[in-house]
Amino acid sequence: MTRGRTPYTLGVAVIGAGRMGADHVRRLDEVVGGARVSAVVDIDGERAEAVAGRVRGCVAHTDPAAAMDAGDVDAVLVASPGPAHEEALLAALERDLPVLCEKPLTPDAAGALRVLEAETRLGHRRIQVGFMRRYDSEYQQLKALLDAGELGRTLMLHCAHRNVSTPPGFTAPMMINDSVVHEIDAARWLLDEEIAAVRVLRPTPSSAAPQGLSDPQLVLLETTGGAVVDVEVFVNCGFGYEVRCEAVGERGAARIGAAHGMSVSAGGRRGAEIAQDFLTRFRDAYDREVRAWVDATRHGRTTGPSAWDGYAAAAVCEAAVRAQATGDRTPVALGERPALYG
Ligand code: ISE
Repeated sequence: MTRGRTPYTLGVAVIGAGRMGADHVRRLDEVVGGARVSAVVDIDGERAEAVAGRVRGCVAHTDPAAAMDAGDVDAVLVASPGPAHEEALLAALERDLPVLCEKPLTPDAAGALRVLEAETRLGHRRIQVGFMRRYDSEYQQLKALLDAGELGRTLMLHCAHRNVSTPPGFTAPMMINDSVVHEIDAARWLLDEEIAAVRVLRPTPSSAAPQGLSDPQLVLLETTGGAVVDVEVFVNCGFGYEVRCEAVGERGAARIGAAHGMSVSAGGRRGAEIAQDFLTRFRDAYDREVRAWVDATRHGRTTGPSAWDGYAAAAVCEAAVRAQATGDRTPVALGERPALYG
């Protein structure tokens, strides 16, 4: 690179060579200009080698800090499982490296707060959190409509978040920390309010739910401004990947996600395919998100969802995981917003 001078090609270390990490490696290599993947890190060395081997000159590592200290790394993309994020983020901040961190920032509010404090001590933003819904064209349209005030004050959001199935080991807290965290961020962003309290209702589980997983669930969020957000989370629905959101305002309602992609009318019927996973449904949003990160980073800026957004979402998730277990209305404990985050 040559930090401090633009333009240059941003050398990126991608941490985590699973499905998401490998997709970001492909994206940085083939879709987004101005960056190259210089390192791939995974605790599974063979997996790191396999993904690194797809990119010319890319080196495989098993230790994130070692990769950050190798030459040719100007920025870090964290796509490892949530519990591994804090260590990687703190290592990146220690080296003052820009980071795009997949959601969740961390799976616990205390960890997110430690990251927030480390960035605050640094005195400037370095972290962009991967809440990619903010880069989806439908979500952006909805945000623009709500901000323009045409529908009046937003009273409610009705959301649905459906996955075809879950991988083995997917737990009830992961329904919140990995799945509903998207709606938590989207609600905060769309309404420009914090979430004050959470409740979780659990209907009789679907017979297709894995043993021990109460699926689906209904998560109810109350905002500081008095709006209510309901989120159906159904992670083994079997039929497709669907993410919907309807905003109801004082003077109208607007809905996104009901039909995504082409609809075909033929033989007296009308229909459309349903995406089967998030990499397909949100492909354009991921491309836009990573492009925005690379562009901003190459110009010495940090934009997009911040560590504060990651921390605020983690605080809501923590309350929601508690509410899942107790069934009680659970207030969200949120610290003061540091001046760094406006
Ligand atoms: C996954 O990690 C995601 O981020 C997807 O968007 C979400 O739909 C899925 O439930 C999560 O496991």
